[in-house]
Amino acid sequence: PQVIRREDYTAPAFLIETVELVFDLDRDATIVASRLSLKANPERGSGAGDVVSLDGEDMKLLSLKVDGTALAAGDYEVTGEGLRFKAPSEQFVVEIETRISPVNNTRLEGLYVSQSAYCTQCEAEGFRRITYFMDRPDVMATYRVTINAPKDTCPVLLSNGNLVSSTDLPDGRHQAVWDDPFPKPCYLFALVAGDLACVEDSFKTMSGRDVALRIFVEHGNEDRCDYAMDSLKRAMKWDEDVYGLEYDLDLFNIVAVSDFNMGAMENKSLNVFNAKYILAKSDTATDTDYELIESIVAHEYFHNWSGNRVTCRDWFQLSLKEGLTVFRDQEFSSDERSRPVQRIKDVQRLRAGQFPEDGGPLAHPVRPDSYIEINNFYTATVYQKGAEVIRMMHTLLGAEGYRKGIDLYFERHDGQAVTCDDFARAMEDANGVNFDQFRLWYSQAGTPNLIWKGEYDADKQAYRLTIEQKTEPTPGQVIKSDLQMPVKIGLLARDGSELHAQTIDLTQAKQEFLFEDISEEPVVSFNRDFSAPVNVGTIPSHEDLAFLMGNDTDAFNRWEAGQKYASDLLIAAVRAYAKSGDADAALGNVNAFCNALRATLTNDDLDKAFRAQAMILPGEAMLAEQLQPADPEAIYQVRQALRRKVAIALQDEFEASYRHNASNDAYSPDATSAGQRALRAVALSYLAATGETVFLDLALEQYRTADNMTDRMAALTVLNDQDHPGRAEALADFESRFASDTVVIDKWFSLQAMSSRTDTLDQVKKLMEHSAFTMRNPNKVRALVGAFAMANQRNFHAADGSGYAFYADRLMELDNLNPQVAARLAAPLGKWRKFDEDRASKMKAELNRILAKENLSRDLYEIASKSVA
Ligand code: HT7
Ligand code: ZN
Repeated sequence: PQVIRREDYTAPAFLIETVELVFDLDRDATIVASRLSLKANPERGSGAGDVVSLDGEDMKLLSLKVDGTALAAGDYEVTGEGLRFKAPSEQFVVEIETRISPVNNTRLEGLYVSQSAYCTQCEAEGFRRITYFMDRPDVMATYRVTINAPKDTCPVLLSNGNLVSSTDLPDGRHQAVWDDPFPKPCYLFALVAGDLACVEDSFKTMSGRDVALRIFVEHGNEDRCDYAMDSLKRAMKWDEDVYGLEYDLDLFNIVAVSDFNMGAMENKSLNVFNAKYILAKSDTATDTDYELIESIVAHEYFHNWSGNRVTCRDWFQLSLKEGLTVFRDQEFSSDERSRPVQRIKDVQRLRAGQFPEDGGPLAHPVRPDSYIEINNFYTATVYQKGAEVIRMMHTLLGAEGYRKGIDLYFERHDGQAVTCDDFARAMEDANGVNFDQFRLWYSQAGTPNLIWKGEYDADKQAYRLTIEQKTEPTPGQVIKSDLQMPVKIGLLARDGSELHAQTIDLTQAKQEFLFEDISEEPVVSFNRDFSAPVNVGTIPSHEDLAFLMGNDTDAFNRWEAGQKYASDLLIAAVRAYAKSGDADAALGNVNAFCNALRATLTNDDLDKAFRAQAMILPGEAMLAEQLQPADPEAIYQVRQALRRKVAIALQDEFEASYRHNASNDAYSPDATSAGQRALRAVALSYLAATGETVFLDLALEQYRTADNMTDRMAALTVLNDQDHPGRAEALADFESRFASDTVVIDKWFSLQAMSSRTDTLDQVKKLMEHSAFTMRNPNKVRALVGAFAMANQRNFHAADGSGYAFYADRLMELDNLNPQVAARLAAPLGKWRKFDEDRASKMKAELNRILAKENLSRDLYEIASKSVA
């Protein structure tokens, strides 16, 4: 397959100014008529006689006219990838009719059918599955869209912009015409048609305009839209307050669909969502679901400016919109909820998803240099690391400087398709700084590793801090440069007071910093708030870590100290376990660690959500990242053993915490109530870890009496790993309550796929036969098959290779239906380098089996071939 390279970018030879589309909707044979006004691009100096090249896939060309005249057979060429003909002049009109089959579209790119509604997904290159077009983001046009459809099955007809007219047609059909005044790339085009219920509200913008807000859902789900609507209004207000950005149309629509490749899509004024990120009520959604809904609704809304008004010149610039928008949604959530807890969760996500990517075969820069399939580059690096890059600019420039840069960026580039470099330049120009070195964050892959050393001179009352940075080679990028990064530090006295705090501007391979007037040898709090997205190799003493857990004024680093302490204990124990096979003995005495945890658990000055987070030990996958080779069974056994030791040591405190955090109030999704539930859930899970049956009975009791999904899932999660009869009872009850609820039943699939029990793979195979499961729905595949590979290290890596073989079979099956999702799920097999030779060779064998598949998609080929190399 062809490799697309960033360095090969050329501006389009022709531009499209206006697009008129007419859709005659039919499940199997939709006719799309398009009328495009093209003109030569002055930047390219093109004109009459130059080739016009339009992208198009999987459709039937019915007719083609240029300036009103049908082109003769020899005057154009149609291939599986598009349509080519010669321009008659510098400015001309192209009319095209195509036929497509939405009902057979299992890829869910272009126009497809979800449940009974028609729906589109055009990012990144789905529009070329609707009609022939210049499917690239730097071609921006205004759209007028006419939709014709049967009135009974499609009473709702939606597209971007403003509704111009609604008319009844003969034969039970009707028509809607939509007009979007804002020029946009075709990836932001959307159409939805179906029999959907609508929930309505409104928002008054800062300049006093009323915007109608509508959420369209399947009938019966109207009572699950309140939180999404509330999140939308809060996001609109936040963008005005924090960024000075106002919504620009009088209508904002959201549609929730069940068949969707990703989370949501920011189409201009017509956001389309995976239903799981819209629908919530207390007995169907957990606190985490509410949190995700809030942040994803905000994220898509924020794209209206960061992505839509100013878009990407080409797909290599994807992080221009995604990194920035993730940073914006993270900051929104921080303002709406607990800032430290939000930061902890964002860093956990970065470490779980992006760091392994950056250290593995799929490593690539935030602004990639090449791709085979762009859908494979909607990655944690582009999104999460991209957001960290923006966050570092915010830290380096300060809130005011950052805002000046943002203002200049939107002022300069409104209505344009631009690059990451343009963004950095706006930041530089608005602040009079030079980001030449900082820009390397866009071009250099890999996670830097920092090592720090401190030296205290009691006579001079001075502390010298030396920091070294190093980035290991990544595939195709052997030589690494030193990066500029802000490293926040604090120097703490033994009484907990702060002797000094500063943001260090690190630029060199090795750099020294001298702090004066330091009255005693300090404990260093390094990289506070995770100000630089790096690994820190220096591990303080256990004594210092316990001190930081109890005293650091930076809440993030308080949590971080606990994680480092736990990791250090666990990693040493995994190594010892390899020799002894006795997890308890391998861990030895962990009283000091338990005491430090106890101090956090019982500190009522700390936010409950924070305390809950601080009790959770580093996950198995996180520990595997730090071991070479990683033994998944040893990691599992040792982590369980530490959980048991903590549980026994802190049993009284966990019991008290469980009792005191019960609530008689009606469920509310707010952050404080959620924190209370989280702390109680952690307490329950530790109590169960003592191994005493009475606590499993307690979990069953909680399951039976829960009046909200958060408490219900917390109890079921505890039972899920057990042999207790309550497991079967609770799972059966959950199934009968929610079997027909497509969003909720996915929790039941996932939970079973994630069980540490050794019969899990057999269960997963059985669940694939369940009437609610289908390989055609990405949510179902992710919930059952994806969860097994991504969140069940113990069973996926079963020594006999059964997990790998099962998974490769599913990926190949899925590749025939939905290559985009198959490729996105393939990463776990690429982690073979982390494991022992036996596992590694089994994983590679499965990757090679995938590569030998007939009709392997470009998507899966790219991931499998890079992973096996
Ligand atoms: N910009 C969107 C990314 C996207 C996508 C969404 C749904 C289905 C397929 C997709 N391909 C790319 C979502 C976002 O990041 O906001
Ligand atoms: Zn986005």
